[in-house]
Amino acid sequence: MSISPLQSERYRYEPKVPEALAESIEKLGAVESDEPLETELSDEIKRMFPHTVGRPILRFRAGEGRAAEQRPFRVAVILSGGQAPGGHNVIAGLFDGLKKVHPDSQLFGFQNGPGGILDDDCVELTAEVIDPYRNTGGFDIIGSGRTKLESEDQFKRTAEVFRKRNLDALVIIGGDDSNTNAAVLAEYMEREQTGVQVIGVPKTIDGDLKSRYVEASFGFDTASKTYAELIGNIARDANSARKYWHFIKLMGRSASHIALECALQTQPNVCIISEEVSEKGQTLDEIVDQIVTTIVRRAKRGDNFGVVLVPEGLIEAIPEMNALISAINELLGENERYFATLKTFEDQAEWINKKLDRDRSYLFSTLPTEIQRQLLMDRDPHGNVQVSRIDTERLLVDMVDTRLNEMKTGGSFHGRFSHQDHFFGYEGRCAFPSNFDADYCRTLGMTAGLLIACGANGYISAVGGLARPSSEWKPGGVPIVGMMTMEKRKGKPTPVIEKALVDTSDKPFRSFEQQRETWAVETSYRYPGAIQYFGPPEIADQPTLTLQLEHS
Ligand code: FBP
Repeated sequence: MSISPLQSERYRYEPKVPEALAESIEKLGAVESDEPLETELSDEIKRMFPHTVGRPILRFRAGEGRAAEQRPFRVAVILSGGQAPGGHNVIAGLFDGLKKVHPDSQLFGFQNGPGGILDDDCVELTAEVIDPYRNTGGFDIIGSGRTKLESEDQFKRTAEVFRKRNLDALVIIGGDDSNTNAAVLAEYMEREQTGVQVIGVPKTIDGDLKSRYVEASFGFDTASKTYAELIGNIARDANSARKYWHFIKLMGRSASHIALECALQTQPNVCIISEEVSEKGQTLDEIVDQIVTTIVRRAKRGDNFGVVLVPEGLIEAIPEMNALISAINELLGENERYFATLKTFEDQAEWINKKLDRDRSYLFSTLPTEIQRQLLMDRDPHGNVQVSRIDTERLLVDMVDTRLNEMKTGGSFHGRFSHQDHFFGYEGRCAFPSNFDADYCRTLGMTAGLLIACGANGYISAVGGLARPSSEWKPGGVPIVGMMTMEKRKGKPTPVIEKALVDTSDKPFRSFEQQRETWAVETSYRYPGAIQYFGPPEIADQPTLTLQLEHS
């Protein structure tokens, strides 16, 4: 098989590990930290997790705390949900961590996500299997999937498979929902006295699985740097050709962390932040106004070009659209069978229009047909609309175009508006992990292995001090239950890890807010360029601006 020169160089890359993990296994210990937990737990959560609640945060240190049990462990791992750069290094780190605990330890991978456990579809991950995946992007070593492990039957089946295969522990590499499910499974395993431990690892490019102790989810660094490179290139093209407005939608679901990080990196003319839109209760018209105002101001300077960043989840953040989407979700959920009998889009749209109340039906009918069609497409496993499949950037382009044409006719706009639209998402999810993600992921994996050897159950692998050099990082584990709150899901109060949305009072947003007025009118583009894998640390090892600002 032919491999690229970069791929062969990346095989030689040795991820940096924190000093704490460089210690020999005899010296390493898990110290119970007295740091307070994330949230004040409700009585309901305490009742739901009687066996795993109340555990302390653990930190690995030399010569202190609970020592690792030095026996061969048999551990299984799954990848859950969307791809994120660095997943292969988590698996490699887990393998290395388990071998450090005992050279006869074995690692297994269930294929294609949680569904692989239920199908008992498992392979052993030996050094020969793992080595060609070190420091590479993708999840192809064992594949991923979006099946949810959440019902009692599924837990029972998981316990059976683990007993049959004589496995000690499961590591779930996933986002907020998968880690929530990891906590519920950990509680089940303890209640049923199966002896199986469950450990989570924080993954998602969206950056919305973070908190005081889980400082970042892996993959966010590489994905946002990949998009920022592309946006910088487009900005330079826009400034060279001086004829297009580029509307760029960015992945991230309901959180705008990716859009915000890319804005800080590239200084576009406009960047919409969903969290601000929903906080201020902005309407679609107001957002269009904001973009139109910028276009008109720039046109007056003779600058008929620009860059607009649009977060993927914007459509759901606009209160009127959110109400419409929720009403459609409810109707589709309640009438699933009947809706499936409606074969043409026209029939579906007519039925929905009849069922919606007057205001929502009016809003639905004013949307372009393509957007209406997208709003009626299949839901994800949680019954939510798949925001990556809604062309919000095109909706904005259409509305801006219409408004500018009206203004032109009325004599209040004398510029030109030609546009291009883009969607960046899949381009960044499987990139070669940046040095940050390569190092972070190997550390997360090793830490997960050590947590298992120290007897932890229901913990998420967590590394503190990420804005500092990797040698100073603080590996450890946070009890997942300590990160939970109660939320209504499908009409039922459910324990969940709260999604970390952009905090408009925190430094990353405030820094953006202070500068955006200048960026809107002047051409202030910043060009981050491609991710650098080699070279001075200030170029090759820098974490995201979001992380630097949050911890400055
Ligand atoms: P996770 O939440 O599973 O990490 O996935 C993130 C994501 O990339 C979102 O940004 C995007 O909306 C979604 O996955 C796309 O899903 P799919 O891969 O199923 O098209």
